[in-house]
Amino acid sequence: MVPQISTLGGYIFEYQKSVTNPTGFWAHVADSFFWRKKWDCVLDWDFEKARVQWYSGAKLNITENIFERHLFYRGNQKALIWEPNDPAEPVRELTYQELFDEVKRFSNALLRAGVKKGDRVGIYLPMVPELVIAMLACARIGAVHSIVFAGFSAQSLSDRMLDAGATILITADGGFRGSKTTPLKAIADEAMEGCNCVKKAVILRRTGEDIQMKAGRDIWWDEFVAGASTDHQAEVMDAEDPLFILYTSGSTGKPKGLVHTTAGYMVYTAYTFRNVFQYGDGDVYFCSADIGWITGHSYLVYGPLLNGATTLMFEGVPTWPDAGRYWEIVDKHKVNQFYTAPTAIRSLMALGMEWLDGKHLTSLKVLGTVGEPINEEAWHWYHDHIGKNRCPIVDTWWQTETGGMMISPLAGITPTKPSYATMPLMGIQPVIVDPEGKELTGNSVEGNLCIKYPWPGIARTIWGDHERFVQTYFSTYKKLYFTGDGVKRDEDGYYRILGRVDDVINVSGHRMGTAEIENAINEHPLVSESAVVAYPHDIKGQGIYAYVVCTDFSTGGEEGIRQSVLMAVSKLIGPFARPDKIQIVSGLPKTRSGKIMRRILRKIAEGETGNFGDTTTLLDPEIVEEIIKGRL
Ligand code: 7RM
Repeated sequence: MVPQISTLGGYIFEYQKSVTNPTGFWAHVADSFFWRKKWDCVLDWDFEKARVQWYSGAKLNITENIFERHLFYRGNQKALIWEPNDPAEPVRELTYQELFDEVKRFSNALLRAGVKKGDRVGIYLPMVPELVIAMLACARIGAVHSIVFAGFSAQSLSDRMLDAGATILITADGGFRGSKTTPLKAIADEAMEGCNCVKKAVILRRTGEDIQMKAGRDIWWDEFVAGASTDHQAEVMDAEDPLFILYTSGSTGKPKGLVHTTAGYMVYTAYTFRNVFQYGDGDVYFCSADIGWITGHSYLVYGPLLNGATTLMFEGVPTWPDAGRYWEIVDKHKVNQFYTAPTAIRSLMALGMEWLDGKHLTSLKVLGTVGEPINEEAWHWYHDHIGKNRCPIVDTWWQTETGGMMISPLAGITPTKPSYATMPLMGIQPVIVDPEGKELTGNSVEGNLCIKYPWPGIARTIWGDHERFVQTYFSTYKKLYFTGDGVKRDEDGYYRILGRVDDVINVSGHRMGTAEIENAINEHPLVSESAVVAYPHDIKGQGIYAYVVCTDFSTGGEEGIRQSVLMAVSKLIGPFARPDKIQIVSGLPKTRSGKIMRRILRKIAEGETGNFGDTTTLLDPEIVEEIIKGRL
């Protein structure tokens, strides 16, 4: 097992070791894994070139570290508990042995279909055990999985498959989420029209709805695996072979395919999972994130399974059949660690205390949050009413790019403070810089958050565009990884994340780029330009405010434009990216050189009517007056 810290003194001591002798520290952690061949060199790095290699020369397979390593004494232990959308449907439980057999069967089926090491496999599935089976089978044969969240549109799926060059797509007829179903196959059909790299599709039957099967391309999951053996030797991978590509939004339009590699990601997710949650043998751990996001990859699947943990996955939504669903699941499965997003906490808090009636929540030991800043009110509600004042909250700050948690308390060890992610984890060396890149040392400072030394989980590149990787993360400040977040270090040296300082917005923990949404809106034939900003939203954390300039209102008037803008965004990105407010304006505030002054638009969306800072470069002050008057 990975080394586990159990006291505050232990944290301080280990943290010191991890920064004074990082390679010694991470070699020691890595010793607890199963390697086909050990590394030649623990770390080789150059932030200026954005080049990082951990454990180079080592050979391994991450699934051998999940299955073969644990099988002898955990074969009959539950690996995965699946709670269906509809509570009347039976729960599914897979032991390590059962999950292993399914993974090997699917590995053999993929090989039989001609999928080879290094090939990219698209996965567009609802939250069902087959999603875990498919991703682990890819890892087992050395194929690179690229999972697309099942809320994304056909266009988004198609763009991602094309960018990744995926040759096969694994999807389902449809997916259940609360009272709704999503027609995943119909969406995938439309997506595949636009990406001819995808030659085969495997379709899992989930909703039973009528779908089209394209002869020669589509095959049902059951037929695909029929007759495949459960004997399979894992492919031997290099430490730095890609494990997966996961797309995430940035400040420019096109989503970035972040590449995570095998050994470093394995060591880092396993180590942080065990230590942050203080997971103990026999515990039941429940992460409510969708596997389509990084939290699901690292802390629903890889981190827990690498620790031989029992991980619970939930297909549905927190408010169906009613707003007590999470708590019902906690009681039903005696969940010990629960990990969710602030937006879920805020929305359940707003729905009232009655949903906690009759819920015991006595099994809970640790609560976690991730994805966005948690406000004090939500923190206290979570702490008092869910944790009953006896469960530590781990507010974990990290990113798709970081692979695993970076700044977080260790449960029950690090003293917490509401809304603070507290202290850096082992090996993480945060620095705070001012806009010029000058490091702000000491306590009681605020600025942009950078990291000055590599950790094993850091993404290695952007798929097909290393230069963009260099530009996005390693060029703003010399020799530093720039996170894009603002941060405060308080008088005690505790870190509080303040949110993004770039054009990335975070709506209900879903990360998106304002440029992406603008591009979708601008597709509308009657829209000449638009600007999207975030504004504070009680439940979602941030809401989306769109200012739209139209050429003509003849069809349907302003309301018609609004409706079709909403439709365009759903179609091009996904329903979760739909603006909350759409203000039709006659123009946007611009500088003389033609740049949109977003700062002003942000302030107006927040409800301010003045204090716009320096407006001397503003071309047309009247437009600002008009926008303030028409504010929604
Ligand atoms: C894990 C994940 C990353 C962005 C990040 C932050 C924000 C994440 C916290 C947080 C405050 C937290 N990956 N963020 N965790 N802000 N406190 N504990 O969410 O790539 O989708 O998003 O999310 O702005 O840069 S992500």
